[in-house]
Amino acid sequence: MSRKPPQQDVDESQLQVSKPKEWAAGIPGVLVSLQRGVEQMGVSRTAQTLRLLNQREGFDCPGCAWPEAHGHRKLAEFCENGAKAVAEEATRRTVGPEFFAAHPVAELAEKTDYWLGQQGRLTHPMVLREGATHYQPIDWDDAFGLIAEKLNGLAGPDEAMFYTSGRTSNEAAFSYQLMVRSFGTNNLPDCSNMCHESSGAALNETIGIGKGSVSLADLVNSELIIVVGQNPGTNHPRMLSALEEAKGNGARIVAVNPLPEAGLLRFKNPQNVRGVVGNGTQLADEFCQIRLGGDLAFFQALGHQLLAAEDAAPGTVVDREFVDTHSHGFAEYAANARALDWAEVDAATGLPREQIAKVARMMVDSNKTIVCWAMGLTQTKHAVATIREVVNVQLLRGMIGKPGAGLCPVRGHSNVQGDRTMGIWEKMPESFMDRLDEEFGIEVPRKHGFDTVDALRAMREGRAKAFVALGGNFVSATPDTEVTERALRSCELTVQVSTKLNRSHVVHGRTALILPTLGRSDRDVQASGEQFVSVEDSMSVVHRSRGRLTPASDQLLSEVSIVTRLARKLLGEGHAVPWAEFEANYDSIRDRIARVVTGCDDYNRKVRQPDGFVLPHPPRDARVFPTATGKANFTVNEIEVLDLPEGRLFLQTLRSHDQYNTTIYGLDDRYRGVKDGRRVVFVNPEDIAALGVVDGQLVDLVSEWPDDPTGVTKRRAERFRVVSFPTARGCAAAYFPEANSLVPLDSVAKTSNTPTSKLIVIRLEPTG
Ligand SMILES: Nc1nc2c(c(=O)[nH]1)N[C@H]1C(S)=C(S)[C@@H](COP(=O)(O)OP(=O)(O)OC[C@H]3O[C@@H](n4cnc5c(=O)[nH]c(N)nc54)[C@H](O)[C@@H]3O)O[C@H]1N2
Ligand SMILES: Nc1nc2c(c(=O)[nH]1)N[C@H]1C(S)=C(S)[C@@H](COP(=O)(O)OP(=O)(O)OC[C@H]3O[C@@H](n4cnc5c(=O)[nH]c(N)nc54)[C@H](O)[C@@H]3O)O[C@H]1N2
Ligand SMILES: [Mo]
Repeated sequence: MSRKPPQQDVDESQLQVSKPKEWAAGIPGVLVSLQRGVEQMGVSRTAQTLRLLNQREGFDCPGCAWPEAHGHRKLAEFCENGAKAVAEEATRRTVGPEFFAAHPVAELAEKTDYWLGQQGRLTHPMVLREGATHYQPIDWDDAFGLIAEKLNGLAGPDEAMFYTSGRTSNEAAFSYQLMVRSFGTNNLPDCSNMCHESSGAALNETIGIGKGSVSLADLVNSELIIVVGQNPGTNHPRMLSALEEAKGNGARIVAVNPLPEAGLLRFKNPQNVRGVVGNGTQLADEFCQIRLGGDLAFFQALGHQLLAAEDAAPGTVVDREFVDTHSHGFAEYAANARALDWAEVDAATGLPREQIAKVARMMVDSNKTIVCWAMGLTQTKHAVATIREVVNVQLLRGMIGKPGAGLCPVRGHSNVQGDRTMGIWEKMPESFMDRLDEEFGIEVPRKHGFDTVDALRAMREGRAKAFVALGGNFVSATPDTEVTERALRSCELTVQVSTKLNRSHVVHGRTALILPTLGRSDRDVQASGEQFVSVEDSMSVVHRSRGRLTPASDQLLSEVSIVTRLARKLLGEGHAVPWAEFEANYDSIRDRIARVVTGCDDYNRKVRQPDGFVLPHPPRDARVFPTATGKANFTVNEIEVLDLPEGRLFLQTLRSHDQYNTTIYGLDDRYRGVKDGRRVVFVNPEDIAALGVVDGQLVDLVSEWPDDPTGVTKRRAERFRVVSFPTARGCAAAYFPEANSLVPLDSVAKTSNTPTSKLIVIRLEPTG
């Protein structure tokens, strides 16, 4: 399989490479955010928009899920990349019926996601009828009628897939899962399946709840913060302010990453004077340049060292009180960690043993330790075991359910955690289903549905025939691009509820619809007046978000309107759920959320509090662990040393500084020194020499995977420029979505079924 870049709209020959930066943010960050804002929105809309971003009376940033500070908020509670996310949404550029009349779908399918996204906001509902070459306008009512007819014409509800991306509000998400389950299926794949599913799986098993256990206050008051597999300078820039504050309070920071990410090394805070004129703050005290996939071994080695320190000075390291009272399985864990094979740790991590010992010493010295992580831990084959190993070292020291300590999976999409809380999951627990039945007098199916990878497999095999997406860009976000595209094209029906044009509109089923919707920043007026929605951040804080901008077109409907109107057509008027009431006044949805969703009682009142409210988290709040054993579970995990065949590299696929997942804001990756292009592969200089290629050379990236027992399938992504970069030996990096075609659909993490986007074996093949 070979993938030619649809790149005639990006001239990659313009690409320039310079030395990577050693610090993040500062003045360039502010300038870039203002420039992008003015380009897309003009001066006055930029000023109005940025003033409302992340303020109590404004809207939640559609960028990342990092929490807002309680109480006093800075006038500009946003970051460069939040400003870009808003500029992208609040742009004045539009894509209407004339655009679609001028561009046949076949032509649009040749464009990059960058070009598609830059065209502007979608303004009208559009349909691509079977056999047609162009999308045409369609009435909202006719659109809902057509979708309902097709869905009701399937052999059964399980032939339909209902995807959600994590920007969807709580109100829309609750309504959507209710519609889907009333229709008769639990096929609710979501972006989380490709994101923090591994964290959820590991945490559910070990501490009984799939969410992080720390607050922002914990973070700034901790003594040691270990940031693993995360690039906050780009993906959670406001986290740098929190790390800076923690540092000011005396915390030490350890960064564990194959790449020396600028944001982890030094931060120049654009919101204070020192950050503007001075050298900023050094963040990481220790940088562990680990090999891809080496973290399981790293944390097991830390556990081994902690136990050794305990043996040397009994009663000083292991939190006996915590272990004896609150945990289960310590003896088995300790036996395994004590029997550690250092040779395996050397091979898996590539780290000097003294450095691991040094980090272990820092852990012994710290009474309040937090481990933060993101995609560097969740997207490998052994991701779930790796995160269980993180939990082990935290349990051993009793670092959960006490101030300044805990587990901190840093979420991606701004409401991905809220969507899960609202029931967007293919396997919600029985108790949630029971409450839905009771509340609405319906009977929702109990059989588990398909997650993202299984939905694709079902489409690939003809078992799924309709695909509906509430947001996102499924085609570009999922692995194995060619397989995915074929799967989508084989569907009878594809429906996308979207703000912006993307590849999932132009790689489509036999009949396809685009339903344009309001974004976070847009004013939402319904029969009862102006509405707000609610969202949950990475630290379980639920709060209001209210858009104030004039929408791009009077045709746009809110996500709640789209879902509730579709539900009425799909399920028939007279259905048990009062859909029309839901649409008219979102308070009526929140009243139901209050009765169905755990921790949301009195939702309408609590969400109106100035800083919202924090959802309960039993381990954090009371050291109560709702697991199978009723205790926090230690686990035993085997180190896997992945062997790298001769002439090969491990590849991770990651984000540049100028993108939001599949939305490409621009062609620069400022901190890594890349300008005007995206088709690059970062390789360690010694690997470049050993592989017999040269810096700057054009190569194809080739992955090999045994799709069937008789041989391997070669997957090829064409024409990438080799960039010499100080990444760990043997560990290369390229951007997603360009490199997605190399990730086989069947290469997934154990238990969580998450695609292994951070660990693929490739070789570089010079282009002919
Ligand atoms: N501006 C912006 N903000 C975003 C996003 C965006 O695209 N743009 N996306 C949002 C979303 S949905 C998410 S999930 C988050 C993603 O946030 P991140 O997880 O920070 O995103 P990635 O770019 O995938 O970066 C992964 C990091 O892990 C490191 N890494 C890779 N493999 C390994 C490994 O095996 N071990 C270790 N220790 N490190 C490893 C990489 O070098 C890199 O620094 O950001 C959210 N915020
Ligand atoms: N190779 C590789 N693949 C990956 C990853 C990786 O690291 N490597 N990361 C994975 C991760 S962590 C994630 S979360 C997924 C992301 O997967 P998705 O969430 O599916 O992708 P996005 O690119 O965030 O979706 C962007 C689209 O969402 C629509 N949109 C934006 N705002 C709104 C809104 O308010 N409402 C609606 N209805 N639509 C809106 C726009 O049309 C936009 O084009 O990708 C995954 N894929
Ligand atoms: Mo994500």
